Amino acid sequence: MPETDATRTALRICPLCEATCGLTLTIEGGRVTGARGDQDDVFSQGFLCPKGASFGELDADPDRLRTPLVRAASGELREATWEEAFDTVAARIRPLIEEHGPNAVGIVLGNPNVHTMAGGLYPPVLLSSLRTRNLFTASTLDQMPKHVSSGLLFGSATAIPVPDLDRTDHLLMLGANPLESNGSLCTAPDFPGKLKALRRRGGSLTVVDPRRTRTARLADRHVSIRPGADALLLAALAHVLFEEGLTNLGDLAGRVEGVDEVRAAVRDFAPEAVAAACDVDPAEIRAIARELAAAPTAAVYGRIGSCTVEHGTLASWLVDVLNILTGNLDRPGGALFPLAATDRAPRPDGPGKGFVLGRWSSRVSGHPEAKGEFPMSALAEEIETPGSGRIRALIAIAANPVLSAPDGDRLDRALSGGLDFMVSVDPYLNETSRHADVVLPPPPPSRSAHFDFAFNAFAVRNQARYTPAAIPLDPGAMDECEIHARLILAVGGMHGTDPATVDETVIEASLVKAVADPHSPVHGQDPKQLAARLAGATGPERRLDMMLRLGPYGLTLGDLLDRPHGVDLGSLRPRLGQVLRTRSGRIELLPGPVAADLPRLRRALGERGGGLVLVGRRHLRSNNSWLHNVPALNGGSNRCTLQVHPDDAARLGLDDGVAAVIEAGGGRLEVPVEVTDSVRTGVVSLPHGWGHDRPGTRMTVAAARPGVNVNQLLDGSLLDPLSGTAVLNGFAVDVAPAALPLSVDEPSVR
Ligand SMILES: Nc1nc2c(c(=O)[nH]1)N[C@H]1C(S)=C(S)[C@@H](COP(=O)(O)OP(=O)(O)OC[C@H]3O[C@@H](n4cnc5c(=O)[nH]c(N)nc54)[C@H](O)[C@@H]3O)O[C@H]1N2
Ligand SMILES: Nc1nc2c(c(=O)[nH]1)N[C@H]1C(S)=C(S)[C@@H](COP(=O)(O)OP(=O)(O)OC[C@H]3O[C@@H](n4cnc5c(=O)[nH]c(N)nc54)[C@H](O)[C@@H]3O)O[C@H]1N2
Ligand code: SF4
Ligand SMILES: [Mo]
Repeated sequence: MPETDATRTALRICPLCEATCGLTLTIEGGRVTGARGDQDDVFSQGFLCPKGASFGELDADPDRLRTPLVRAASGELREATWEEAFDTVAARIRPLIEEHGPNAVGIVLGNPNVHTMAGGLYPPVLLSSLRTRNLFTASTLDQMPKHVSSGLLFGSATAIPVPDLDRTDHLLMLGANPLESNGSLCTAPDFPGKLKALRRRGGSLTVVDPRRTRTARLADRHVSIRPGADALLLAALAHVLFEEGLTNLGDLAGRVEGVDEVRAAVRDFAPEAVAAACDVDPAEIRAIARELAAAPTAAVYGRIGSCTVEHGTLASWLVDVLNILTGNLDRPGGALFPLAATDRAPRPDGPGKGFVLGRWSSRVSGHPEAKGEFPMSALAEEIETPGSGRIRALIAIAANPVLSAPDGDRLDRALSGGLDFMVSVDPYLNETSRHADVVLPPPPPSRSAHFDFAFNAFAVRNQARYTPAAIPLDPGAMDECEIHARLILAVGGMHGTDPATVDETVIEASLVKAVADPHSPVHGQDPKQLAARLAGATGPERRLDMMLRLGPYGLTLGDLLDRPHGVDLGSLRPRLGQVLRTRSGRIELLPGPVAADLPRLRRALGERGGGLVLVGRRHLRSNNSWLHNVPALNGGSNRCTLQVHPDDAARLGLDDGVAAVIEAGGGRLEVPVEVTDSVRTGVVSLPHGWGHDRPGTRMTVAAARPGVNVNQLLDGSLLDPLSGTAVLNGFAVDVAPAALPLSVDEPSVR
């Protein structure tokens, strides 16, 4: 389409999943009227999925909040000015901190923080200024087990190796469905295409999943495991490698300690011993181990279905144990550590401080902290339970825990009755933000600049891209970076100060530290002069420019502005020495906390529950709890149904399209049944993010087809103990026909 004054195009990195595709937006009259894949994007090369294609519709959603909301004396949320909103935050939160201390403020950070520049740049500043220990994030509903295992193995919780998708000969994938999710902790635009390319070049794919997913259908081998048993399967694979002399550490030999201890630790987990609990044939387990060892290069990769389970940390640890035992860690074609443009410049190899769990514990249940966080499952009790240290005020940023965390009904009650004050930074009035006293809405994504601070660090190719805001802010709107900066000032007792102060303070502190660091590229220089040289029209741009300049590639903001389709920084390269920060300076293959959790796994050998267990699922057109309001992304095959295998359906008397009652520790739901052999027997599947039937929200489209909240089946007590991550997959449920029939398209009742 020719560009006219009225029609133009602009680039925008897609914020809707971890693949971070480059989009070309068509803009007409201040509105995004089209979105296609940017063919020239150095990373995504034109890839686009249905969510990215709906960018315009999402961006212009009429339900999106356009002004702040402040709760009036009547109890009603009313539109307010930004000044009123921040005045209210400062006036309400400061006295609570002054009287009860910083732990009286809880902070909840939700998933979209990893998809915005604001979420990358400001929450760390908020945390270090407030110093509350009550931090809860989506990580304990997701990848915390991986952080813990990386922390223990490598000494750094953020050093997560990613499979080298473009070069590997063999991929063993557990609990991931990238054909729907587009990949996670493995940022790869066109993940489906990369899996097909792997097979075209003669490589092989094994998928371990209790459902025959679209990804599993692509695989050479699909292992339909019993949910929750991956740690057992992985331990058996390690057992076979030792038993059959198939370990080969390659270049890692001499950099790993504890190999013999791991050999002893997995001795009890022979394929024959785990077979019943996994429901996988011992001969198949041996075959998988042999294929892994025989492949010229291979990568083991586990995601949601291996993390949000009872033995999530052990499974995450074993994924890398297998990568290490086969010599595939840190080599091309195996699993490598990316090096993002805003990472710290590499420093010499050597020991570090190590990673410690449980430096402090939560007040009510004594949950150990992991990476400075408490389990999201413990948020409600920390609000409800009286006593000193109780959470009295909550700051929720891009988070909808009423739907995304266990027992939303309890959290709902805690948020409505148990808090003195709550502020949400959120574009929607939803199940969680409806409880806030102040809602601060960020502008639509077309109005925000983007640089991917989070996912470049997990990308299968090193690259850097920056997209400035595609459309200027509308009158009365506030950039999300400024919202965060003003929030930090209001909470920190500096309400009214110029928000630019936040960025300038961070820049000054970072540069003072950098010039004192002998390994920094600016060692010994004058921080003031360095600050004066930074480019950028805004504070966040100046911070990005600084991080790039201090980073490993010596890039600048100007370089990224000059190359709007991105800068390719090459394939992943071995860099283990730069990553290792354990006390020993080596990989610590059997860390103490892991060894201490192994008896629990050994006990699981004997557990052969015959009942039904539940797993989740994602749909290509979903995104956790907040895309159901976009008409193009709701409906069709994206439905909130309980998938049941035909044999189980027959046994339980369930018919396709009629309602079933499903019950577990946290509650009871009524949901339409979908009979399908894509789930294995003994397993039912219900997606998360639904349950949009609470009053007081403003999500019209979502509320019209609310679905049910799967997390209401949980009471929050089931956790992976090392990471505090909720068990969202593989928990026991009872299912029976409902008394009254319910058709699939009718709103479900609870
Ligand atoms: N049963 C079950 N539960 C699960 C999962 C599962 O697999 N099964 N998955 C878990 C996982 S992996 C995750 S990550 C969590 C996610 O759970 P949450 O972290 O709660 O994230 P979302 O549900 O995506 O909700 C995001 C919120 O951010 C808001 N938002 C959207 N864009 C922006 C923005 O640009 N700025 C701001 N400030 N806000 C924005 C949305 O309106 C919404 O309120 O759910 C977890 N819950
Ligand atoms: N379309 C879409 N894309 C998304 C999201 C979304 O909601 N929708 N959410 C984003 C987020 S926040 C994340 S974290 C990622 C997650 O990305 P993925 O990890 O790829 O997530 P899922 O698609 O839920 O795939 C998890 C798979 O694990 C299987 N599973 C369940 N229990 C077990 C088990 O015990 N063992 C094994 N081996 N498998 C099991 C499930 O059947 C499911 O197929 O996706 C991101 N991308
Ligand atoms: S794959 Fe992810 S990043 Fe790419 S267009 Fe789809 S939602 Fe956006
Ligand atoms: Mo997630």
